[in-house]
Amino acid sequence: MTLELYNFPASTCSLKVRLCLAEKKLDWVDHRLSPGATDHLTPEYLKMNPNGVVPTLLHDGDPILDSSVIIEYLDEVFPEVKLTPIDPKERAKMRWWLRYFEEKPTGAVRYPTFQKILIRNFKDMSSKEFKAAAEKRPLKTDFYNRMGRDGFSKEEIQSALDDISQTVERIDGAIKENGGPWIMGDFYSLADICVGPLIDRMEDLGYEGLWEKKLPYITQWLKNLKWRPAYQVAYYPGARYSEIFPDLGLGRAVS
Ligand SMILES: N[C@@H](CCC(=O)N[C@@H](CS)C(=O)NCC(=O)O)C(=O)O
Repeated sequence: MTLELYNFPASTCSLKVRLCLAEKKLDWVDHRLSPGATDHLTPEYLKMNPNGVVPTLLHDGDPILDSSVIIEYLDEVFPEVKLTPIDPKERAKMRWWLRYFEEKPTGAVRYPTFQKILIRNFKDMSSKEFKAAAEKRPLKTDFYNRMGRDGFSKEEIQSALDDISQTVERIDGAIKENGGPWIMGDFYSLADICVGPLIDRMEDLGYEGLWEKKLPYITQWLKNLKWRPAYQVAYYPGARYSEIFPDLGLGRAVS
C-alpha cells in the first residue's frame, strides 16, 4: 500500500490532508511542490489533477482529488483512528460544517493571502506575462484577473474578512453550546481539520483580532488544536508564510 501526496508546504488545502495523515499516523511519500515554480501546472501534473491545484493524493497510484474528498476518503479507508462520528445525524452535522467551510472561509482566506503574500510572485510581470499566468490556471483565471498586479479592492478584502468573522463566530457559538472542546463537542473530527489551517493562516497573517479578546471559545480551540502532536507534525518548520517570508513581518500582531 502506498500513499503519495503532491502538496505545497504552506497551502491550507495541503495542510488539511497532512493533518489527517498525521492523526492517523500513516506513512506517505511527500512530493513537495513549489508554487513559485508552478510545479502544479506541468503537463504531467495536470494529467493527474486537471484542475491544476494541490493537493493530489495517489493511493496505490490512483488519484484522489480535492482536499475535503481526500480527508473523507482517508477516514473511510483507514478507520482505525476515527475522525467522523458514527451516529448518522452527527455525521450529517459534521458534513454540513465541511460544506460550509468550503463555501465560505476557504475562498475568503485566499483574498488576504494573495493580497499580503502571493501577489509578490506576479508584481514584476509585464501585463502580457500576468495574463498568461492567469490563463494557465484551469480553475483560477478569473480570481487572478480580478486580483491583477495591483491587488484586490478594499471592498473585496472587507467582504472576505466578513466571511471569516462569520466563520469564527459560528465556531465559537457551536463550542459554547456543545461544551467543546471541538466543533463536534468532545469528538475531534474532520470539521476541526478542515477549518484549522484556515484560522491558523489568518493568525499567521496577523488577523487574530477577529476572534481574540472577543470570542473565548474559538481562541481556546485554536490553542487546543496546536497542542495536538499531529498538528506539530503537519506544521513542520516552513509551513507558515511568516517563516517562508520573514521579511514581510507577518505572524501574530501580539506575541
Ligand atoms: N477545492 C480544492 C482547492 C485546491 C486549491 O485551490 N489549492 C490551492 C492551494 S491551497 C492551489 O493549488 N493553488 C494553485 C494556484 O493558485 O495556482 C481542494 O480543496 O483541493
